[in-house]
Parts: sequence; C-alpha cells; structure tokens
Amino acid sequence: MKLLMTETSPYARKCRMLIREQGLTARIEEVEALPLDDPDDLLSINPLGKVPALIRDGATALIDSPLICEYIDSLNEDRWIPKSGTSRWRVLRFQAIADGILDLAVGRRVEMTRPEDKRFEFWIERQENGIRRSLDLLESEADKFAGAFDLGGMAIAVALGYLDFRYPESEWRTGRDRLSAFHEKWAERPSYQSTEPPASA
Ligand SMILES: N[C@@H](CCC(=O)N[C@@H](CS)C(=O)NCC(=O)O)C(=O)O
Repeated sequence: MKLLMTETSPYARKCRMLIREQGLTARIEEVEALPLDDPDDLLSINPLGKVPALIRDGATALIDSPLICEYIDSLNEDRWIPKSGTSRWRVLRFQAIADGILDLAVGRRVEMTRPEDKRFEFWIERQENGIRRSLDLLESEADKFAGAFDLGGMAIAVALGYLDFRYPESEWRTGRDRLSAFHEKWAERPSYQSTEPPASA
C-alpha cells in the first residue's frame, strides 16, 4: 500500500505515526505528493487534491485522515481506536477537537502567507480564538486523554506539534502545564520524533 503525503502535513503525520505505532512500515510505503503541484497520482484518487490519501492493494483508495486512521488501525488486533463503547467516542471526540485545531491553524497559516494588506483580520482573529478556546478545553480535560496512548492523544500531540511549527506565537504552553507535560511525553516517542516536519520547511 502507499500513503500519499507531505512531510509538513499534520493530517498525514497522524497517519504516519499510527503506521509506526502499529508496526506497519513494511506494509505501507510513504510517497511524497505535493498537493499544490496537482500530481496525477493524487488527483486520480482524491478529487479534493488533498493529502493524506491511501492507495490500498486491490481496493478503493481512502482519503481523509480519520478514515485512513480507522483503516490502518483495523489491520492489527492491538487497537488505538477502541472498537466500541464509551472509550471509542471519547477517542474520536478528542481526535475531532485536535483535527479542528489543525483546520483553524492551517487556515490561519494560509492567511499569514498572504501579503499583509491582503490578510483578513476578522478570520485570523476567529481562528486564533477557536484555537485558544480548544486548548483551554483540552487543558481542563487532560485527565481524560493523558493517561493512555490512543489515537485521541496522538491527534492532540500532532496538533500541539503543528502549533510549534506554524504558530509558535500562540505560546500554547503558557498557563497550560498539563498539556505541556502531556506533549513532552509524546515527544519522547520514536513515532513522534521520526515524523517531525523538516526544520527548513
Ligand atoms: N480533513 C483532511 C484535511 C487534509 C488537508 O487539508 N490536507 C492539506 C495538507 S496539510 C492539503 O492537502 N491541502 C492542499 C489543498 O487544500 O489544496 C484530513 O484530515 O485528511
């Protein structure tokens, strides 16, 4: 199988970390596909033109990181997404919050790459407020995800890493000791370290 990805995409990073945690690196090859170049291999399986996208052997390709993560997780008995019950909804809820932070932070990044006089302050403020509120919620609920390693925690760790990468001015650690300690724990894991975005990007 092939995962179309970029090294800077946090959504792809979630999938790449799960592949490592699930010991599937020999089964799933990572192939760089730069969405802004509109490469044929990406557009032929994802009309949205976004990474990540997973080309499966003898089956339809899958798109969207939550769906791809569900599939990757199903390849092993040892689950990072519980199959059922309250814990499943807890993990998926935290993934949704983390992915939402990413959506806001990626949107903000797009605004910030425009020339200053073309930036839309209204949206930047909304995006920054949404990120701040979500981080505050995660800080207050840290006991619900910090005690175990699962996809919810992984998605949060990836979102925090993306803020360090593209929005360091957020100073997200300030006043958020529990989130900060949680991130440090994840940052020690080989799956996290080997998927760090390149410093030069
Ligand atoms: N909901 C999607 C979001 C994927 C996404 O937005 N990927 C970005 C890279 S970080 C992308 O491919 N952007 C290219 C574009 O929007 O044209 C997921 O979770 O996989």
